[in-house]
Amino acid sequence: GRYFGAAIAAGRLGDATYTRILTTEFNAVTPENEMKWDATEPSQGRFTYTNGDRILNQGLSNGSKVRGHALLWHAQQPGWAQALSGTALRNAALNHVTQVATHYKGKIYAWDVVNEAFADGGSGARRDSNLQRTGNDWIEAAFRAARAADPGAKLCYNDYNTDGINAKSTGIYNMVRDFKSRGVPIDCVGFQSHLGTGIDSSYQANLQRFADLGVDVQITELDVEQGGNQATIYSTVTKACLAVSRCTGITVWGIRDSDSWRTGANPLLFDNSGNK
Ligand code: 9MR
Repeated sequence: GRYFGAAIAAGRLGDATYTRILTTEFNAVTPENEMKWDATEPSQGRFTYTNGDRILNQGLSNGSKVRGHALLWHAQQPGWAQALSGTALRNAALNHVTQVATHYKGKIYAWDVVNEAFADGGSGARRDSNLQRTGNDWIEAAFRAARAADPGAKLCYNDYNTDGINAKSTGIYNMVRDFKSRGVPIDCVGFQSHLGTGIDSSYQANLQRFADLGVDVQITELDVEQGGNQATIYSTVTKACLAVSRCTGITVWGIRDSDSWRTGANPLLFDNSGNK
């Protein structure tokens, strides 16, 4: 069956309402911030896993899947990495992938190996970033390093504004098709689905075209702005996943509205008091 997950924060695990909802309503977890580069390697070569391990153990002790998020991203890099470029950055980034994926080897259901590497708008091109400037092959190098470190984890590419057939999702589609044709190890694509008051009519067709490339698809960071047809949009996303056999699960990006990064949008499934 498909999993249903929530992004969680280590700092909230002492909140009884929060953990009650988590353990009764969900069977997958994603660390909202605790496995990012700035959190796990705050200084070069010194790795800190305390908070990431808290999320992992919360998930595993509850029999849940754990999605790892995210090995490489242009944002939330530690300052030392932001200051690197070229070969030094490439080597540091691949070492980061290897070290973190090795620490969590055998425990992670799916890793967001690379997050948000494509540009918004109509270009369908890669986003400019320090990582992109190390060479266009940085993404496939990251996936190869992740596969070598943890052969059991599904390896995902994850992005936003890809919730329909558009230039950005097509750019990613072309990358995945190329990776599959050349044997670059990629198993899944994550569709963040930070949605506003509407949903693209091609939402399901977009998931399906990726699935048809031979990868799993997952909804990875779902939240929906209040004020439109919020419940209908949640339902549309859910039905789309259920209709695509390779859609393996849905994760919402937080539990209560008060846990959300989208302050004031009330975008989650539980209100501030923990009511559905
Ligand atoms: O929800 C996360 C928030 O707590 C952090 O401050 C922020 C830092 O950039 O990242 C948020 O999570 C993001 C996720 O890692 C990647 N996709 C977009 C999410 C919302 O910004």
